[in-house]
Amino acid sequence: MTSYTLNQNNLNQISERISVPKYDRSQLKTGIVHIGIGGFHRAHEAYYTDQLLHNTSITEWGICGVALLPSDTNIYNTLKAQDGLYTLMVKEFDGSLTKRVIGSITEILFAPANPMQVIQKMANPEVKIVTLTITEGGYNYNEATKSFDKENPAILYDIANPLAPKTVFGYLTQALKLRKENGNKGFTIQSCDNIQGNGHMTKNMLLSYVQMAEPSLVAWIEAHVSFPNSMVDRITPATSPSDIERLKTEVSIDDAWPVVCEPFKQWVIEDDFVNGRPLWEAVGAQFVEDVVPYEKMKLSLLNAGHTVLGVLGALSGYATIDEAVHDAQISAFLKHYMDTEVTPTLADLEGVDLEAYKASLLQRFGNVNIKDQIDRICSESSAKVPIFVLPTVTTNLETNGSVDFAAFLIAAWAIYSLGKDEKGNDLMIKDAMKATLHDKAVVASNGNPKAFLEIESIFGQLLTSERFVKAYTTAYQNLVKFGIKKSVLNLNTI
Ligand code: CS2
Repeated sequence: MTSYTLNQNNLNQISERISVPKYDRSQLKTGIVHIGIGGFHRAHEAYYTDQLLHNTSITEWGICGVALLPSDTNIYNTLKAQDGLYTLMVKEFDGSLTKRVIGSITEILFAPANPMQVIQKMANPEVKIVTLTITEGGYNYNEATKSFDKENPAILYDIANPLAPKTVFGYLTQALKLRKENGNKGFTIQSCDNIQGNGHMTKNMLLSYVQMAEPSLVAWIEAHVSFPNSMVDRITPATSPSDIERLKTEVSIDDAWPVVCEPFKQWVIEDDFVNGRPLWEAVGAQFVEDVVPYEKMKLSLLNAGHTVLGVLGALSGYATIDEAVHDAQISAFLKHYMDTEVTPTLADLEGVDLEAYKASLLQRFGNVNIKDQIDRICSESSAKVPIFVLPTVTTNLETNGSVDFAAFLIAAWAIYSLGKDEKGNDLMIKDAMKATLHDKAVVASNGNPKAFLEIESIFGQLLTSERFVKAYTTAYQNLVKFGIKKSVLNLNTI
């Protein structure tokens, strides 16, 4: 079979092998600028938008993908060379693969090379929405002060260099300033990151920045920009060389960066768009008045569930999430955690069958075809734990609920941060706070377990809760004494 490189020119030939966009990409206007064109965006928003463009004759919602960081060079070059096209490979439960070329990203910009181009694109009146996947840690929020980190050098740099910014805050501010000066409408800023109240967080952080950088713009933003909260969901592992190979072998398509994901997808959005929006509900998104309960459910069950499987799995020597969930004791731990510590905190959630949701999570985690990497799940835990796990702990401390499983998880994370699994193999830790985590983990391992909880930007004032510290210290000592398997078993059978 002739081999084809994925790009616009070859789409006709490729369409004989897998499904490709049938809409005329050259006719699409850019209505959305998206910052952060990693796998998740391409498996989620870009997929929904592709479906919409496919099913309707709408032309105003093409996406311009922005690679924001110098470390995004590779993804930028790859997507640019492929005219924004990539293959979405959905790994079904039965082992089969559904492949489709996604065409909704019609423009790609590399911000570090030409910041003004990005600012001008966002300021273009055709653009009505700016969406973000900048990761949990990208919002410049400090857990200890519960506010915007005003001393972050990148923020200070942006204030000093407004037309060549490095952070998303610098870009948004300059683009909105231009829109105001040109007499154009504002836009909607829609976060697609896993943060409770991600719209509120975006608004608070942006306005904190604007207050420092362009105070006269604050009132205009308050009146002309909206920040809908949204809950996003689709498990999207990192693409592996074998995925690229599989596409070559099965259909002779050369795609340098396909995206792999699970079949499940969910997107719940607050209907608060100042300048129009795509009819995403026509392709399965749900628009609701208040997304907060849905977000809370997803973050505290799915994402925290991932953290449980990731940390306990890593210490046990597993490489993928499905391996961890198929370990009977780890999955029993996860069920106990979900049932006794998380479920009671979700009492105000109406109209959702929580038991069915939890069962579906175990099934999704167990999808053996996904091979979701534990390294991916554990990466940037310092940004994830405060969002996924600690709100549940806080509620349980207030209501006298159990915190034993969460405390065990944090103790296991302290041991994980030493950098070795139980068999003595190195763990691949990727975390902006890696050095601090390691330093505190070492002090903890020298007879002072509490030292790990001293990292205020992660744990806030948790150290002042006697009950939590006791549960944590007990778990830590058990882990050291009995190892991961036996101490998980002990906790499960209490
Ligand atoms: C994961 C998420 O990064 C993580 O820790 O829990 O990426 C998760 O796969 C997605 O939120 C699923 O929607």
